[in-house]
Amino acid sequence: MGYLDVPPELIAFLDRYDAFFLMGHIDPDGDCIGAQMVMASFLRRRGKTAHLFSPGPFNRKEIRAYGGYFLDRVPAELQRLRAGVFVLDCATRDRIGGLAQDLAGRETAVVDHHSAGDQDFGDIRYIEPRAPSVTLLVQKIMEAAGDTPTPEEARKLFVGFATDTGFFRHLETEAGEALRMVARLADRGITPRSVYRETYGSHSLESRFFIADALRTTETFHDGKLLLVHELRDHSRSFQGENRQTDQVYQLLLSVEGCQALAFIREEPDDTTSVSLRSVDSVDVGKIARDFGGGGHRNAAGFSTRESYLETRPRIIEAFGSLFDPADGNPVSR
Ligand SMILES: [Mn+2]
Repeated sequence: MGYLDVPPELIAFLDRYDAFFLMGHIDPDGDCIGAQMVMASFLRRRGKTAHLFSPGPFNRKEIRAYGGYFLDRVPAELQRLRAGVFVLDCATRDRIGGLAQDLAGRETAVVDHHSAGDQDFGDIRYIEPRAPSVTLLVQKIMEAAGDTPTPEEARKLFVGFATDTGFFRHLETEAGEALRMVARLADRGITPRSVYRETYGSHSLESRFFIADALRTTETFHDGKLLLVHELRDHSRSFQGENRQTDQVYQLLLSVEGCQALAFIREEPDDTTSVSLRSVDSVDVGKIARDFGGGGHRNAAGFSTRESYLETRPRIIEAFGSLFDPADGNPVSR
């Protein structure tokens, strides 16, 4: 089995241009930024020019240092360049913000590990939803071109993989191939220990208190199958641009015995209410998010609404009620 091979037209695309624009998605993470920076480094080693673009913001700790390498639009002086475009970690046009307007007339290769189904775009597509991170697909491209990542490239590829797999925890299908690929990064001198410290170390104490605050609001519904946490505007903590550590809140609560799903409701500063949904196994929170006008996957989804916290809350609890089968406590199969 293994992941989809790199399409030959993608390798040909690499040779067709002297310059490339590398684009990624809104609110980038270590996987997206790592993939873009490694692709740029790889292309430059092949004698190409590479320009990095991102809609930002660069809030997440693991990417904050790199914001200065990226522009949020293609400036006039680069517009006339004959350049091929790579869009990485993103399969829909609306996820690259204003950069979508800079694609016009350019040959575009989309490399991603999520499928947008009929919204997929790009002239060349290398889309492999079984790959746990887009950095592994960049590694596949480099290896298919007969190349080996430099130690610095290997480190960024490892960080991207670690970001998207919760440091190996979420590896599912094709874990064997992922681990064999990561082993080749380790052979370049990259230690899991140093990547772990880079990705998960040096948080502010305030960000730990945020986790405590969130946990303290936890309520249980539907016999403990649904956990609900909330953050009200006047309870919000600020911590100098550092991202709220919601992933750690999810991880702690989803590991509670009997918990099948959780909803995190937050009053946003702009008077909207955002709802993040997470679940384990077959409970499909993507469906609930879509019913509320949002989107996402089976186990991770969300939406935002103009309704207040107090208006939204009972509707969510009710929506989960119809998702869980009251007869045997298992999620209704759809
Ligand atoms: Mn990713």
